[in-house]
Amino acid sequence: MPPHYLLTSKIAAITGGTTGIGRAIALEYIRQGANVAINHLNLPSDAHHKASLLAEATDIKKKDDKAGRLVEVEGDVTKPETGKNLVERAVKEFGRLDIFVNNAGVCQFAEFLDLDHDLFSSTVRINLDGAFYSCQAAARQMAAQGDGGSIIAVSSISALVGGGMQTHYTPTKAGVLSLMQSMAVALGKYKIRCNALLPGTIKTQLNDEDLNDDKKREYMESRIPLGRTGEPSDMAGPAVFLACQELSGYVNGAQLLVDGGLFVNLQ
Ligand code: RM4
Repeated sequence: MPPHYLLTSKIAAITGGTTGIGRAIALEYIRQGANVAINHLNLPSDAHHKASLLAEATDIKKKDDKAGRLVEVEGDVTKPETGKNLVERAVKEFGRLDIFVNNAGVCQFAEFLDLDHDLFSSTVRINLDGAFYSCQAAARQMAAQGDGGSIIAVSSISALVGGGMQTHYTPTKAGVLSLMQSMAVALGKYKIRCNALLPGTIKTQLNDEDLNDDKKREYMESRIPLGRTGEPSDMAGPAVFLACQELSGYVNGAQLLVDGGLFVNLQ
């Protein structure tokens, strides 16, 4: 997307920002002029993703001085202090917080009858507990600043429909959507807008194994009216829209499906 500098001078923080949807949003935000602090778990397997993200962000900034900068901070979102540390890093580096994107999440596909306690518990702690703690830390900062802000949570089409191999996952995404709805009510008096993005089948690490199954991928593609599964970059524009006060200043408590038409196609 060509930069229109829709987020110039804004400061954003994003959880799970080194891969997938979080990465795509972080890079688009800096293209649009925002300065961005991203959180990541600093997994050894993730080191090259972090390095390539920082390199790509530096290249964007080198080619366009109106672009923003990106900094990173590690942390496990299941720990309440991680969200607070991410917000503090953004404020220390860039001076304030205007936009917060709760993106960190996991989905390990599993048969319901075989699903063990650890997988269920870790999915809830990362996807739902992590969202609560991180968004609460962001809201506290925005409320203290006194001039509003935008909080965006990456929920899922799975907040609205079931998934046979996702019985541990879909409730967390429904919970994230509900969290945005209640935060929208609680934080309106601070002029903080809270909205949910609901990705459909976007090709990320969460489902690369699932979509490597040709039959599953062809089935999903056949059900999507636009005829293709999504790319993480398909989430960037909607995330810019919800972040940009001039474009979505009266959008609060909303859910924005980004699914190529999958949800409405019951054929
Ligand atoms: C989404 C949806 C997609 C799946 C991802 C991991 O909620 O179910 O089909 O690929 O989760």
